[in-house]
Amino acid sequence: MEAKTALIIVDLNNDFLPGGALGVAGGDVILPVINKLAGGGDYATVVATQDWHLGDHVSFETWPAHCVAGTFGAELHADLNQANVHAVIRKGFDQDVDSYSGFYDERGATNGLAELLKARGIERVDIAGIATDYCVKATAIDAVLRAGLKARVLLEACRGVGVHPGDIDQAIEAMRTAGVEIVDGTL
Ligand code: VGL
Ligand code: ZN
Repeated sequence: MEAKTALIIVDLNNDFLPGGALGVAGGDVILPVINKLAGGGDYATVVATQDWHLGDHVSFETWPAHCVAGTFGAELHADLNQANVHAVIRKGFDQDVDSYSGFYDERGATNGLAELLKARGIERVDIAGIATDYCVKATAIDAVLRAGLKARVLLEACRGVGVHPGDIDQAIEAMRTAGVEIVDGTL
């Protein structure tokens, strides 16, 4: 890869995998794909985000309680190989403000991810994880529009929620419109 590229692994918390509070179908299928990406030596930096909400978080007005700080559901899945993960960025930490994006919360406060990537000279990010139509989408759009990075979303290594039919396709279109490259093929 020419540009210095990072892999961002989004929200592989137990609660987003099958059996979890907000389990996403096929979430388990992407784990080995992501491990291969993270361990393949292609990335200058690998980071992971972790949804992390204190009790009574504002997000629980929209979603069932999930990723409650300190619980098993909030932990990243044990099958995610973290050997090459430089940092885990927690998001949604502040009680009264959610953060779908790994980069900035809904009030625009940084989660520290952009600064870390900048310090390491990263110009481009590949994004994988859960959920395509929420946190992957928000992270990818922020990468381009606010963090000034080039971004690709690796669809084979992502899974979406799809609360309404068409949500995932709409999310893909919104990412494309923002300038995110969508990689839709076998990795
Ligand atoms: C997410 C809903 C609530 C996600 C996080 O990771 O996509 N979705 N919190
Ligand atoms: Zn959440």
